[in-house]
Amino acid sequence: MTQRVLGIKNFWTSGTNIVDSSTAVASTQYAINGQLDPVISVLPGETQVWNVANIGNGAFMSLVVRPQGGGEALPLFVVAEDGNPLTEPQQVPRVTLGGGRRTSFLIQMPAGTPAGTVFELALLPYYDGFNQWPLGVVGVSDVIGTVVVGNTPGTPFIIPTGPNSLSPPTNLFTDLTNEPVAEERMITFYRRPVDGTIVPMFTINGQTYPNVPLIQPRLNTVEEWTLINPDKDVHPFHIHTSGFQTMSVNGVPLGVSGPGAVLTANMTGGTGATTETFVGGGLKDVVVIPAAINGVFGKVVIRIKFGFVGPAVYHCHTAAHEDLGMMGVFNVVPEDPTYAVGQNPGLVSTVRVFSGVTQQQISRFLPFGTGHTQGVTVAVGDVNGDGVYDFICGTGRTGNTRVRVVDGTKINDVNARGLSEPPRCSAISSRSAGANSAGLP
Ligand SMILES: [Cu+2]
Repeated sequence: MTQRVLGIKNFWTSGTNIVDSSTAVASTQYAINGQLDPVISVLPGETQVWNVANIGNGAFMSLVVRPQGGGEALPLFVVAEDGNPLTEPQQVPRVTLGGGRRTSFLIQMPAGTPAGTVFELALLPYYDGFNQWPLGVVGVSDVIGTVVVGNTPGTPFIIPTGPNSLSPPTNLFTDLTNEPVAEERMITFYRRPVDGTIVPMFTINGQTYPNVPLIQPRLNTVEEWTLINPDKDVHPFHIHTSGFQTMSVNGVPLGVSGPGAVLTANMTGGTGATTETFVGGGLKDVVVIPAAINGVFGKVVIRIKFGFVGPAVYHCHTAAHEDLGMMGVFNVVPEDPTYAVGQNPGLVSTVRVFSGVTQQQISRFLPFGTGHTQGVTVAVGDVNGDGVYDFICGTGRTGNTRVRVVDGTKINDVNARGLSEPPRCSAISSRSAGANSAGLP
């Protein structure tokens, strides 16, 4: 089966020059893989996979393949979004790409289509609340590619339907609907001031990057984030490292299979109001939050299972919004983000470890043995990158100063072997990456 990769980029021109978007007299053009209006060949009856990506800086692209000169657009069958396969193909009337979005879909040319028939790859009008895409005029679309039907009949292909018809290993999706939710968060994306004459700041929960409050999910837990949009602009929410499941859009649940896995939402109100089709049954990393319409805030609910420890960002994928502050950091901490306290000089140098989940003491050990009474300081950090915090223990400032790193997975072995024995030493380090307490000598 023929696969194509189509990177679509918008740019502004004035005369023969490419200009930035602040230029007053500018028209928008679209290139596919760097070409203006390329020809794409399809055979009668052939099915192809098109992997399309919006690689522009802020354009919204609402793609259709329609007969030149008029007629009904071809159905498109989405099989993956943002690089994540769906469990079954979902038929949609168009594929909408906010900034950074990638969609893979099947396009099937009807058998018997006469050779030389021409279809257009076109962008339908999309109003994002600020810009009218593709050409700045309400209700006007733009042709960005030409699809020409060839002579030889293509190999017939029946597009699979029904639950899990895209079989493993390509189908990796696990439905999070019935998983326990460890944390619910509300995250609001809005401009400040809303209608000022100065350049606005684009905020998340009232702050701009890097001052957006830090989110610290725990490894392997599921969080539910409600993304709120009180703005008149839509915002393509994007998160790094972890894909998410879209649970609902503007209060309408999005299923994972069958007709319930496709929904269409109003994205903006007023002149040039826009709709967008959402598809379930797969993870994604970009979802457009609808604008507030008639005072009702746009709302998308997502669930994320965090699989990687460490910091990453989430942001609006409209570059101008992101550049003006609409980005935040989340830092995935271990499943049990332990913390520890040391010991002042005088008594046996003891480290006590507490669970960050239950707040109960889960271990105590003597990093320098029973004879050591010069005190111990302790820092916590994932030194060996296994997703479990380790304990960096330092002696006091006097005498024979030492640092001992205790592997966070071995603290119970330390206890089993008796408190009088020094714990196993996994590494010697004078600092900890991502340490969440201080105090090393
Ligand atoms: Cu935005």
